[in-house]
Amino acid sequence: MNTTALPTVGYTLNHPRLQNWVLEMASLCKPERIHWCDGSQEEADRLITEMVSAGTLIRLNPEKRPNSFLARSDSSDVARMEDRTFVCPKDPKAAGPNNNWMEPEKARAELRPLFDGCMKGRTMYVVPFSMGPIGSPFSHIGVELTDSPYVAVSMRVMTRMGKDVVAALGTDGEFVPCVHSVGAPLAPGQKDVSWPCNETKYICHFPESREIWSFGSGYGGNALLGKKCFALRIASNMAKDEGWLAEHMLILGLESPQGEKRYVAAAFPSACGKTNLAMLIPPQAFDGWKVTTVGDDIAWIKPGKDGRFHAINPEYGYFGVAPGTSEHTNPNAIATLKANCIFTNVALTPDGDVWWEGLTKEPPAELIDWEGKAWTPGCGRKAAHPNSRFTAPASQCPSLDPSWEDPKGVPVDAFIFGGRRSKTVPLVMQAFNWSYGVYMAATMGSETTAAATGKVGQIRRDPMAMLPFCGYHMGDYFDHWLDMGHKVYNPPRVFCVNWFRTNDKGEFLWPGFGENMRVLKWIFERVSGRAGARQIQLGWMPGYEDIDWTGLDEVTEAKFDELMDVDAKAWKEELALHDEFFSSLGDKLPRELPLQRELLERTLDR
Ligand code: OXD
Ligand code: MN
Repeated sequence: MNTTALPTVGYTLNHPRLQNWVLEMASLCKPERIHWCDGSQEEADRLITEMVSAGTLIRLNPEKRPNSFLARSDSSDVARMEDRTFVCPKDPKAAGPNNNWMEPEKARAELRPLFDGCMKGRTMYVVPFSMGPIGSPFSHIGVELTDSPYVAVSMRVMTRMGKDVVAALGTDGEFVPCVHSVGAPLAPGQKDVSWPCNETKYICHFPESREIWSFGSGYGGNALLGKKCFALRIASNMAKDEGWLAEHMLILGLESPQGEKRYVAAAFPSACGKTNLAMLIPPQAFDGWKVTTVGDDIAWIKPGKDGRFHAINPEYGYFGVAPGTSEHTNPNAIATLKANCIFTNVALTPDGDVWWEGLTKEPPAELIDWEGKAWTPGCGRKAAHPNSRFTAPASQCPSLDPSWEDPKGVPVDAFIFGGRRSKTVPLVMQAFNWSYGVYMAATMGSETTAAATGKVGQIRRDPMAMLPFCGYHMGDYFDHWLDMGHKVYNPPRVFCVNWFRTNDKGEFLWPGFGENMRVLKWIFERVSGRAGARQIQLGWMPGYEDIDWTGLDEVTEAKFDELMDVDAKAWKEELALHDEFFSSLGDKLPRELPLQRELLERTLDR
């Protein structure tokens, strides 16, 4: 091994703590060599060429999809693994029932032997990355050590990565150390496989020392450690301690034909169309209205000097679910994917392009599926894995907001919370005030799909869409949210939406996609103090006449009434489910929340 372990050409490293840590980790993991990523195009091209030769990446047809690649993971390594994800503060009560807790010394004792020699025969890539624009007061830096070149090049798409980040650290800047290994050392002469990984998997977070250790998986949120691990689980801890919010939210801009601009941040559980909403194109009848994209998955939100919350998207790219993305559901995403992308576990067409379920109405006559097998329509298998992904640079998104890299963030006027609910929850409502808004967000739920659990229609509580991502006790998290409402003079108004309500035949009542603009416009007008609303038991709700229906006949007044119906009996049952969830949080549940619940129950009787 090259024990000097210093970066090569054009790199200024003058940060002894970083250098010593890299050396210490190298002596544990024992890689064949160390490469400090500079983040350049040449470097990415070289790593990609090596991965193409090794069979890890397939180069797509450059005429159809320039500079884009397909990766096929091991068929056992296809998703985030919640049951192997651990949060390891000293006190189990700090992790809460929402996390798998492991005592930190026990976790270290289990990790050490796994990491000892785990990179033998491989390169250790040092990946310095900034979550947020380099130098912004919102941003935080991490350094990921990984033995996966796929992770190194994906991190270059998903974060600001390379030597500028090390320069920003100066001689003593803070960074979150992130260690990642696929856990597949190579013996001398041993032939590599195209997607190395290990059956044993650990994704461990140490909130007190702000460290991340991930072993055994090369996939997505398990391996691209800037995203869920850092920007949500570790950052939620930083945010609690420092007085800000790290949230699982998209951020979008809404601009009226008169040039008035508002920003909203919206939380939805996975698979509720977050990327589609973030890149929405308004219907034709909304001529002059613009929706712009700041981020599609994560928001870091801090109180500003102007008494409002400001938000940044800490990411630099999109790691989106491919199936269901089409010219109809999300034309901006399709345009974003035209070049410079890495696709993982989608299908390959005979002419060297990609395909997934929902991309076109008719599937191609033949494909190579995500596992590399020949595929024809009607063969009974999915061509793309349901969790197949694209990794795309944000800069390619046609709806990108001009302020998306503003180091001061964008001011947030509204928070939207949504889930997938076939019954009970109306299309849209506005909370009466901040504490009630926190209650609504804290009791958010989503119906499970057959693919995830085998049981359709069960409701999983997913407060603020953060259940898998909050790096500490959910009760403390609610308390922090309640507190944060008092850290600004003018907190964002809070809304709940549900695009997924169905009629008795199980058909969706709401057309969704671009038509969601009608609800966004109502929200825009509400925060501007203009739109009408009715006060009902649950909150403020639009009447039929309060929504702009120009160009849409499909939603009649009767259908709208069905979409907005509040059934007191169903809501009483819903409240019982809230109780069940709240009781799981024990004495950490802030008192305001049961009080809000009580108030709601009494109101439902009126
Ligand atoms: C994601 C998720 O991958 O929320 O963004 O699961
Ligand atoms: Mn997400």
